Amino acid sequence: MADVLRRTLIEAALTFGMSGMAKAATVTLPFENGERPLVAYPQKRPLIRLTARPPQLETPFGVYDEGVLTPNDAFFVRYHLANAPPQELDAATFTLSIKGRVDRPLVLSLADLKAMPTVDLVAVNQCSGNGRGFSEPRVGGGQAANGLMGNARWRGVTLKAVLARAGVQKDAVQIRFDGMDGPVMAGTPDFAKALDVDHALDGEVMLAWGMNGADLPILNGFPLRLIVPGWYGTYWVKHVNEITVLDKPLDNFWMSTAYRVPDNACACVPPGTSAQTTRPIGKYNVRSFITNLADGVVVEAGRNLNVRGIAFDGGSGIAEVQISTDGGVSWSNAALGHDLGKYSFRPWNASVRLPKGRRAIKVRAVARSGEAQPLESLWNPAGYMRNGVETVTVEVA
Ligand SMILES: Nc1nc2c(c(=O)[nH]1)N[C@H]1C(S)=C(S)[C@@H](COP(=O)(O)O)O[C@H]1N2
Ligand SMILES: [Mo]
Repeated sequence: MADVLRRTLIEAALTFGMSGMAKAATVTLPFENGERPLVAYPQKRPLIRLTARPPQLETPFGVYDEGVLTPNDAFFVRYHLANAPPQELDAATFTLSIKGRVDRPLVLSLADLKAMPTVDLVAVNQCSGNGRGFSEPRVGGGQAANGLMGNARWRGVTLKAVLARAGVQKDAVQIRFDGMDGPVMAGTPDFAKALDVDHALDGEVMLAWGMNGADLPILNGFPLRLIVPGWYGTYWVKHVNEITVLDKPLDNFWMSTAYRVPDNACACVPPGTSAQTTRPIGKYNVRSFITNLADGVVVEAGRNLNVRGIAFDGGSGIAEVQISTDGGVSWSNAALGHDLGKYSFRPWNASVRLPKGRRAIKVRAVARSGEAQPLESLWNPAGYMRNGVETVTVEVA
């Protein structure tokens, strides 16, 4: 096992080190400067590469039509620091340390964690900047289409159970999570995130080693990552090996400067302006997508057209999915599919009959919380939390 992994890592190192050796296939995302190479990394099928150092890979959208769980080899990859992923990842010698405001500082091996009661949870991991490339006016940051999300069955232990062993002290305010990837250059802030103590101890936040019945892929956080159901991917710290209980809020670049949204109900500002006050990004807003029809596809007139896709929100669950074929004037309900839990993608399907011509199909989800998608995406300077109604245009011939 260890040897196999080490070999995989050597291959990984080689691949990460060689960029553009083979002439790569490309895809063009539907916005300006959208051409990207399709590149296969270790344990991954060819994915849409945004950057090579660190590897940042987007899932080709058609993958979401393969099933409600996103295959590990197609799951998106997001890193911040140039030397990620860490080069020495050995499950046998890996340790997680728990320190700070605790009664009993701990150093746990993977075997120690696996000996605890195991939990499984299906949950969506979505990057704050999913769909940022569609922002109008354009904004800085990774120019992604809608492939920075994935749904998996995570296996691990609750953070609550692990922290109970350490004994969280009364004055604890936040819990800080640090992964094994660190900055290359002095002055680059180490990637670490924090959750409020009550959130971290809610019994849902997990430390996971398993993903869809296999070990985590290296690029998705092997051997251990944080799972924060319903919250943006930035909190899902990969290769997590250090947990620190803090008696004051974490004040670092990743909490105090980056990953913040306008502090109002819509997390939005008029396009082109900036926010007076901001707050750390939190839960997902509600979204839905058509997965079986690509923009511009030709479909046959005079017969029922099956339309299907996925919807999700920050954890209230999906109440309704609706389809419109008249530009959003009237809406009809889609049928909801199998429910894998309130943090999962919820599959849906519908049947429409369309007259000949160029026809737009829109999809809108309503969460059990009552939240619905806005017809048009709202805007903020970082291009976070995009969730406007999506439209697919088909040619009915
Ligand atoms: N160690 C580490 N964990 C990290 C990051 C990182 O740069 N380093 N990026 C975060 C961000 S912003 C996202 S969106 C998710 C992406 O998870 P994935 O790469 O498994 O898809 O990882 C999070 N965890
Ligand atoms: Mo992210």
